[in-house]
Amino acid sequence: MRFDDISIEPNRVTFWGPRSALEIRSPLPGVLRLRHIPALSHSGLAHGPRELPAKQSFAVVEHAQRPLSFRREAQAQVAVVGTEELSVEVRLDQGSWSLKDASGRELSRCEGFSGEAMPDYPVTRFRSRLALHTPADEAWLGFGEKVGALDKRGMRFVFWNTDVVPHHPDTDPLYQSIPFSLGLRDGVAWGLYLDESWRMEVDVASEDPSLVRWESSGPELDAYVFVGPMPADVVRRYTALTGRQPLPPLWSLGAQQSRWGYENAAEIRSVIHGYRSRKLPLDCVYLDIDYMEGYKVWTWDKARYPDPAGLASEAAQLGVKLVTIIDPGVKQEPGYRVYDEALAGDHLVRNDRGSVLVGEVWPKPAVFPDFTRESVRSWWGGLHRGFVDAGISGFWNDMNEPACFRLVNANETFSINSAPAADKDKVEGPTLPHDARHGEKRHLEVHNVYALGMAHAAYEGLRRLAPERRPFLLTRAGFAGIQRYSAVWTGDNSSYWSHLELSISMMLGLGLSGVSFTGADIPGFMGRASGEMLVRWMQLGTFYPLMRNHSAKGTPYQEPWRFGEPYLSLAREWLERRYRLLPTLYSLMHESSQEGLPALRPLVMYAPGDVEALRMDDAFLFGRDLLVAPVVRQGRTHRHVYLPEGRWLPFFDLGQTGEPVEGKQHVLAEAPLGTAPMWLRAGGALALTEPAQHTTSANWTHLTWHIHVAARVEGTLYEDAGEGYGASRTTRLSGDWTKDLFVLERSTEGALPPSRDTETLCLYGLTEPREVLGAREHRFVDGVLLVDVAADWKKLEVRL
Ligand code: MIG
Repeated sequence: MRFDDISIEPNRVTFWGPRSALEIRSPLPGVLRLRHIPALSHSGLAHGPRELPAKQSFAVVEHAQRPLSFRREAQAQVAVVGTEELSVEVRLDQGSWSLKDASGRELSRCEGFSGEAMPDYPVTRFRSRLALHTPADEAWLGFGEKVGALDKRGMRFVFWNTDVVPHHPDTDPLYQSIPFSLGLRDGVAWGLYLDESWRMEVDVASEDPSLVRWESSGPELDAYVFVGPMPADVVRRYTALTGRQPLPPLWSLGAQQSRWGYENAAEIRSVIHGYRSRKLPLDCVYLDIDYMEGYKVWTWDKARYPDPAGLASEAAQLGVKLVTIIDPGVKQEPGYRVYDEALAGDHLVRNDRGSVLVGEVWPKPAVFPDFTRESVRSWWGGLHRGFVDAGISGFWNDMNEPACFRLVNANETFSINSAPAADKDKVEGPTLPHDARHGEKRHLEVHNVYALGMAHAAYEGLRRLAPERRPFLLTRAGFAGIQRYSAVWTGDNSSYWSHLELSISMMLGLGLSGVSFTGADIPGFMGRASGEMLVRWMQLGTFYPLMRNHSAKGTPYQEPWRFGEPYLSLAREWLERRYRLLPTLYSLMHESSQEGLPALRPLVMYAPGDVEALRMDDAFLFGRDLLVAPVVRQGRTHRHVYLPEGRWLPFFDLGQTGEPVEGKQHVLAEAPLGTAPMWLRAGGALALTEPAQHTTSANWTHLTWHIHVAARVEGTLYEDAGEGYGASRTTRLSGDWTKDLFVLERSTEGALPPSRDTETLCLYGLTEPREVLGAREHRFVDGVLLVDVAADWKKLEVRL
């Protein structure tokens, strides 16, 4: 490996060697793009034209090109390319590089990249490899939707979206492929994103503890590197590159009920009635595949659902939205409008021989739209019209890996899982064969972005069809950038305690990978849940950004009342807590849309140098300040947790339950069935409202701030109508405590007028005050200062 030539342009530096090229650019501050292009064996790059092949990225939305500096060291074998924040030292004689931050600290070092062409009729397959040195104490976080602990060191992953029913705590790959990761060492984080939609694999220091090895089936490795130093900085930069999650409609943050097996409109009505009659909060019910006529997408089974619009409006009157499942497989049936249009418009994936590829999913036989093409996306987006007109509020994209149970080949069908040996290399998992044609591209290259294209189509379609509303989409499969369009749920889990626990690290991994709006099926999709499991799962699910109860056909019903007492009452309590939490959750979702930060954050996010915090991946932070340590094991009444540096107010079940404790210590919390341990960080302010049967507006009529008073206090609240693109108001609290004076100030931005006259402040951690200025009323009860203020308050002074 070596480079023997360099082309230097203001925004791009390219190193050329006989066997490879390395192109460096900077799309954003603190971000470099290192495009590694191994020569194909038959034509050395050095002899070919000096222009790299054009690249179409499905994930990257930021294409700016910032100026780069270039410096050649005296000994001439080292060139340094970079920006103020981040630079790459390239060793010309070795063809390798080292990444350094502004202080000169080495963040990463390339130990080699290579590629080879493997002629493999009928698809030309490539393999390119990139190896990065990793010090033994470097932790590896992210990687999207993956099993395992928060720190993925020692694991191997495949990036190939796969429908696995059911999955297990060690199943890989799952439905999503997000080749983004964070390295974390000595409290300093950096990021790496491989912008490759091809099938990839990564070995995270498992085979060789000093190497992270990436391998792609494609001809190159297009790497983006991100400087920290904090994990949040890396996530911010990564989401600036691949896009941020738009603010979802408020109703989609309410409680959701679903089941594969609800038979018809009458059963949907009775589920809604079941919630309302028991005073259980509910905002949304899903319709699974049985609403369709013969599994034909964009149709209704008129026997089961004679009047979908009527049902939607009845549900709406009870404060409930309907969401329908949408599968990409289109039944091959001449005369069926969607199939006819797909065929006439040339919208379908083709097989290697060029004819329309036919498989079997729920519809048999089925054909597959090719969402890599804009014309197909715009056609598919338009198909949402009839459902939007009928009052369907959101869309649930399933089977979009895409799943394909069998392939139909002329007159013969064969099952993919038992494909004859000769076909083994042509397909992997229940999906389309590697050589299927998506326009000019083959399936092996675009398989992982199939769902991204489908979500893109749906999102754009909904923006056109209902411009006054914010789209709600839920997807199973996805790729880097999926957060721009859709919420993600973690697929077919089971009612196992291990799955309850696993959902935490899966969601933390997704969140660090840019996907904030996530959920897992409560209390497990497959299998049989107990009442105890329901309650424990709802305690954790109260903090899932997407809180959905869902179950599989053939399993016992799982609505909260199926388990009897005391479980029903406990389930109600937790649903009510969920609704009390909405001002904070909504503000966190808004923060995700602005900064890319997830709602659920690992403890290590704000304690990056603390190894104990890193290992605490069965607990999480809800935002910055609320630490949640739910019980995730059967029969447990106590819960161990490590509290990172700082002072923490016991705040179990969303109210003070003890005196503040110092962090950097392990504690044992008492947590009988009804209780979930939580702590509020010193300086944190949590906005809560009153429970409700369903959401209405995010301009809260009741608001209470719970504030753990410290030297510095900060809080943020984002409010708007809860839907649409109208006026908003952002409220910031900022407090200072010096000696015997605590001053809390409030500022607002935005045109939305408040919808309440007063607010309540609960101030924890103060002694009995001598005087309180700026309050309408105040009381000091059991160590808590309760203050009523006018809704437009500006300043509160507490003299101790
Ligand atoms: O082959 O639509 O993950 O949530 O209920 C199963 C039926 C298809 C898989 C989804 C699941 C959904 C189910 N689907």
